[in-house]
Amino acid sequence: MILVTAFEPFGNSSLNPSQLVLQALEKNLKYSRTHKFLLLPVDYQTGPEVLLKALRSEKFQACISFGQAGGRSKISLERVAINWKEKDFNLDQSIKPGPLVINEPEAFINNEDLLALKLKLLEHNLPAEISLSAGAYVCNAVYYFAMKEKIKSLFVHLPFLPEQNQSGQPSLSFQQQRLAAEILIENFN
Ligand code: PCA
Repeated sequence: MILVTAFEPFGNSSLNPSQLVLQALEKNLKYSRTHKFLLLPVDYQTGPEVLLKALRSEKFQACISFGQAGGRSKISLERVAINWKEKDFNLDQSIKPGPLVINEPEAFINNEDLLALKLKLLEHNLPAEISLSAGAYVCNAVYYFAMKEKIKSLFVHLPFLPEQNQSGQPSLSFQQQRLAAEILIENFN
């Protein structure tokens, strides 16, 4: 079984492409026996908690997580998760920059064959890149805790959707984002 996660909307956006993609995948019956789908809150505390609860509730072969990275034009396969939080989009002034967990590794580097996945996306004319920073917000935090759990994992950042109307920012259609997610969840196992 593969665990697939996405995030709720956050910041000033009322939708998150990762959530819409997750809902579409979940409706596709071809994944019902092989994949489990889970939506995570955008919160440093509860985001990782909800993920870890799921990861510890049964044995998953792999975990693949999706989130939004507004401003990016390509689907980003994230190589690195850092032990750091840096207030970002978050209106909660109580969150101060600092480590996610003390006395734990400063970063995890994902050793999976991300290049093969990138090439698969490019074969389908989908814009894709390997990214060396997942940022320092909740996506990175969730990725850090997944890798700390020593489960085969991957974090994928998706661009804005055109309908998010973020003027001057790059976007990628829902059809392309969904196709990319299908290719990734079928090939990361
Ligand atoms: N993107 C944010 C958090 C949730 C999401 O979809 C991030 O990049 O950390």
